Amino acid sequence: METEPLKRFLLREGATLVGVGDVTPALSAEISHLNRGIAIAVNRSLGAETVELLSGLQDLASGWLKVRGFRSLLIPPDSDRRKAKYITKLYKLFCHKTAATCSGLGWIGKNGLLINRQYGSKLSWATVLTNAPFVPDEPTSESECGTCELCVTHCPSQALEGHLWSVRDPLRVLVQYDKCRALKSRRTALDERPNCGFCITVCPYSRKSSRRKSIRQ
Ligand code: B12
Ligand code: SF4
Ligand code: SF4
Repeated sequence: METEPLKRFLLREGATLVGVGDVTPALSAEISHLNRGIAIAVNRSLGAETVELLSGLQDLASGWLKVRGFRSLLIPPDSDRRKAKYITKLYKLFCHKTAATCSGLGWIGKNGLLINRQYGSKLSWATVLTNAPFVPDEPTSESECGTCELCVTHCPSQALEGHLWSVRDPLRVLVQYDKCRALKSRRTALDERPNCGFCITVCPYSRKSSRRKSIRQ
């Protein structure tokens, strides 16, 4: 089954990137029948409006699949924010960066984030898992960070280990999340903006995308 019609539809509705990957190696037994991951990205940071946009795109994808007789499971974009709700359990089932590498939309950088060649890590993601028999896109298997260490040296909490990601060891620890989290909670306590995000802004791929945006404006 071709992916182009669904991709064109979602891009028309406001997605920046759409990919479809074979996510079989990342699925637990209870969802192993939903082995295609539709990775949807928008070129904006993850605020309330972005969550609304991504959720809307997921609903559109789900409706598109339903009328063709296929199932879908929507992994929410904002899963960390709605604590203690059923929805928070879903992100533990599947993470967006996996769908993105399986769809060839980028690699996992030394900052632990998905890096897309065109947009860097300035994208926010959502995933739709489905049993539709799509022909998957070519997956990404290796990091393209090379010898760059900018995010590692600029992280204020020294949370980044500096390892190169590879699909041969896809869950190797790249980020000490307790350090990253601790910085966020210190900032909240001091009434500053809780999000740090230096590892995004310092990345040459993300900077390239900001430059392009400001030239267009
Ligand atoms: C919990 C969470 C956090 C927690 C802890 C993160 C963690 N991993 O434990 C905290 C609060 C620290 C956090 C911080 C941030 N987060 Co956060 N977070 C999440 C959330 C809700 C779940 C992540 C999770 O627990 N995944 C489980 C672990 C096991 O997987 P993972 O580390 O996410 O990804 C691994 C796999 O994908 C694997 N992988 C990749 N390809 C493949 C292929 C195969 C076959 C397999 C098996 C595996 C595999 O490699 C990845 C790296 O190890 C996701 C949303 C989501 N549902 O994915 C957002 C998300 C990861 N966060 C995001 C962002 C933007 C941030 C911050 C920049 C926020 C900020 N401004 O401070 C920081 C960045 C810190 C950093 N350098 O990573 C974005 C990332 C966007 C991007 N371009 O990658 C996401 C995807 C939210 C979104 N909807 O867009 N986050
Ligand atoms: S968000 Fe800030 S503290 Fe967390 S890994 Fe990135 S640069 Fe480090
Ligand atoms: S700053 Fe450099 S090392 Fe870090 S994610 Fe970007 S390209 Fe990779």
